[in-house]
Amino acid sequence: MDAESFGLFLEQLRRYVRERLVPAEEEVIALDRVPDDILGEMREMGLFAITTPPEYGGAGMTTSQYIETIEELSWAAPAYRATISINVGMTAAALKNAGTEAQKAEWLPRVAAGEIACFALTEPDSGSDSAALRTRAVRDGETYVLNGSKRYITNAPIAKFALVMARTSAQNLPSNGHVSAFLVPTELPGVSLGKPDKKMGQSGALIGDIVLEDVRVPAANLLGGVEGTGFKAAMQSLDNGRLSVAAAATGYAKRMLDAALRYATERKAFGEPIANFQLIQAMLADSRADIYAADCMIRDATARADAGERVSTEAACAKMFASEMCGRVADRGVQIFGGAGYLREYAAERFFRDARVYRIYEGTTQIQQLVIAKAMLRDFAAR
Ligand code: COS
Repeated sequence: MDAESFGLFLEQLRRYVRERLVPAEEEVIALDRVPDDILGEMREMGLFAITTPPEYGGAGMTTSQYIETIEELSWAAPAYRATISINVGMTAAALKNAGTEAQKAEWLPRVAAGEIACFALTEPDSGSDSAALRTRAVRDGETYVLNGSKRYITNAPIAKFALVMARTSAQNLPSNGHVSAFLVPTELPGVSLGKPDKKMGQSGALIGDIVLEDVRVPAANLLGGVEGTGFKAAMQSLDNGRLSVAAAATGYAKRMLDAALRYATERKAFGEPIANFQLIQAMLADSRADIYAADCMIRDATARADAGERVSTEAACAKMFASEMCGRVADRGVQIFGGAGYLREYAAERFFRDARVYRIYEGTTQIQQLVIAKAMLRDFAAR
């Protein structure tokens, strides 16, 4: 997207987030989902199409633009980003990186039109060790028969299709070549979508199970048309997804800090606003510096991605730092709110619960450490 159009888009989004999405947060919490009228507006604004190339009906944003959009959106409750990010981040990335021309032509416009997608990698018995998945895909003529179950899948309860990672070989193969990815419409016989799980926070961001029982998927839906490319496709999508989580955590941290700053100027103790006290100022300043550091990492990583560099390490660093940072900002927010920070009535308590999962999903902090250290050791050995 050209810089001028992007600037206008971002300005329009900022207004929409503050005037429409933030006031609707209570409704999202009460319903535990993003209301249909808002989803419709988000589709109309083209939010599901931001990363799809123009030839497939999208806006064709660069990685930097897409991640800046996510950060802007993440000023509001996390459910809004969660709903679109699987489409624009994970699924669109997998299709662009690994899909055949025919798959791109069929599925990218559907992603862009806002048909809700989900990304089904994690299973009840494999999470961080994603290559240990058990879901099987067995070729039978012109179809694959899929059996298995997936867990903690964002958007699963409302998804129209899923990108399902499954093993096409009973044995583990080198480079995790036993993993393949399939585009699975959820209306196919044998697909069951679980009820939304009850969670600590992030109301309205739906996660649930997917159970696959003898699901016959056309062989044409094997991503890339070649078995064994699913792990790499999933990891590439995760690089993208981790940048999105970094931006989500940073956008939300800005919202939290704004609330804390406002409260500190209004709340009085010892006869004056608590913002006058240096110990409160220290917490505000630490949060400001934390957010700035995360923003710098995100800007650098996305600029590198746009220059064609592989950014697995930078995405892992940004995701790890930003999600941990968001936890610190949320914690300081509760501290600044004091007693009010512990009450449901005030937003600081909700922010604190919402922030926790950023350190877990799209790869825990410990997985990011592994990814970063593995690359360091590999590069060192190659010196
Ligand atoms: N981009 C391109 N290729 C990648 C890649 C990436 N980001 N990450 C891995 N690969 C490739 C590797 O290059 C390797 O291929 P070669 O052997 O040909 O070099 C292959 O994929 C296997 O990679 P690796 O050996 O690193 O796989 P491991 O089984 O050791 O797994 C971890 C690595 C643990 C880091 C991985 O399983 C992981 O990220 N787990 C967490 C999953 C996760 O984040 N889940 C969250 C929810 S999913 S939405």
